[in-house]
Amino acid sequence: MNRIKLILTLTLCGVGLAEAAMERPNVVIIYGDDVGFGDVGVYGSEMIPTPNIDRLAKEGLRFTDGHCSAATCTPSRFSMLTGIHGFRHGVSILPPNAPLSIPTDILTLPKLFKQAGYVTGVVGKWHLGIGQKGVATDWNGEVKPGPLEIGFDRSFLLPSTNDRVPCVYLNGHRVVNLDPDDPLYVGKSKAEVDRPGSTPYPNARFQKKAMTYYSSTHGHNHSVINGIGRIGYMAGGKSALWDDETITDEFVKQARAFITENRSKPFFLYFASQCIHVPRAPNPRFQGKTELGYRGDAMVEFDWAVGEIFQTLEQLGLAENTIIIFSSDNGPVYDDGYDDGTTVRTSTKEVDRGHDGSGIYRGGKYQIYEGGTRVPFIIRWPLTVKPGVSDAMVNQIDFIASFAALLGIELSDEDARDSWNILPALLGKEAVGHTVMIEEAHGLALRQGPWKYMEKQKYSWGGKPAAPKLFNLADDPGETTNVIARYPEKAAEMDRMLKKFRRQEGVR
Ligand code: NG6
Ligand code: CA
Repeated sequence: MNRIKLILTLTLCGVGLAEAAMERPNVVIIYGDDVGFGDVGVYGSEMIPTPNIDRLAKEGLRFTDGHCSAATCTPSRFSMLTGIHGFRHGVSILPPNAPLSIPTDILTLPKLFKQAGYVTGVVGKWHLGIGQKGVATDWNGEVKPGPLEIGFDRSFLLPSTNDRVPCVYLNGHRVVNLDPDDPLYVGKSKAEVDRPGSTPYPNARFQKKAMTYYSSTHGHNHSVINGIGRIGYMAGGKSALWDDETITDEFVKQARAFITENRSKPFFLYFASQCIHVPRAPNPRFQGKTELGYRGDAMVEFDWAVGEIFQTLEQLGLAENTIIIFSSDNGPVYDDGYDDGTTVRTSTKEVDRGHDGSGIYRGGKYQIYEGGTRVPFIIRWPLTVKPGVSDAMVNQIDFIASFAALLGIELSDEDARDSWNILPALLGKEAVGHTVMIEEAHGLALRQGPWKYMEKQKYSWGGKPAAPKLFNLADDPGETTNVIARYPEKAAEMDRMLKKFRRQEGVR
């Protein structure tokens, strides 16, 4: 057993200094895709059973004000892995063949763990770009730079999202099961990718009948792969195509292998499920498990995956000293471009057959309302964290500074500039996390005490810009009443603060 003792020095609120000699905990982040606050049983979902996630919550600390940094995937993931707000790097939802969005020379969460002697791995959806800027990525050769260049020792990925090409797995630098006689090309148009000798795929715009799984209502009308329209064009790589209904099984298999191989070392695993992002294709054994169609069933599948990872840790005797974090990259969305039977979006407050994926909060994915970034946020670490519920305002962007504190690593001023050390709140030792916090959608919002100030949003429902707003979340958690006219000075003060944060290189 190659276990090094770690002196954990935790400065705890009012308690002074507590010191405990303990083995470095493993860390597993289980990250959902488009899983909303209200999609988990313990957060109030009555129509989707999630016994495994509920168990994590019952044995751990459940946050009621836990956030991803943005209301869409790429900026949230970027912030969680770098401790820097996505808007500072101009990061937004990435197209299929985008280059790596994380600079290879900055501190990242996996690099931090490596400094502390951990083995680091990522399994799942990436969507942070792969390849070098200005250079066309060769999908038939070494596909890099990617996760291995920003601190992960091992990676097994779905490179972009499941609604974007290429629909193949990437193991380290290589596409899995690629036949060299059917080279893989990814590009912006069918003409760009189609070449003699590589399998062509139907164009969803002109070959609608090719969409046999279900059709796409908008947007996802480029390549049809496995009967599903996708964003972006690809040709070739037929033998390497993933099977949509077994993606979760594959990711669970890979995660179990990573945990098992590294059982005797401290490890950090970032498990990024594609559930419950569109196109939802739950395995047949989960279909019909809810009355909510594929969206609800995909959530049941995700809960199963959580259970599998949990059980693997238990079977190996690692569950006590593993920090399991469960959260999501943005709030819920129902119909997001596919005719999968989910409710079509009609307003900012959506309910799908009686189920509200954002719980009592307003809005969801893409939106600056609380439903956009307030997500399930659970931390289980039996050795240190007492089970309970915390109302502390916490954010995934703070993982770097908080884990640095836990591991006794000093950050330089240049590192993770927007990441706060809120370790005491994350471990349930303090009731307050962030005192001011930025939320990001098509513009920014600032949270401070009961107040939430939204600056002007570039787009809102219907594509129109939205004027600044002020809400008092203590009185009005559902953001129903804009009180900016009543408290113009508070709004002006928060606007100044937000502008200052934006101008600064970081908010730490
Ligand atoms: C949108 C896609 C949506 C989803 C989203 C990214 C269309 C019409 N919609 O542009 O389906 O892919 O991008 O989702 O193309 S995220 O969770 O990765 O941010
Ligand atoms: Ca997402």
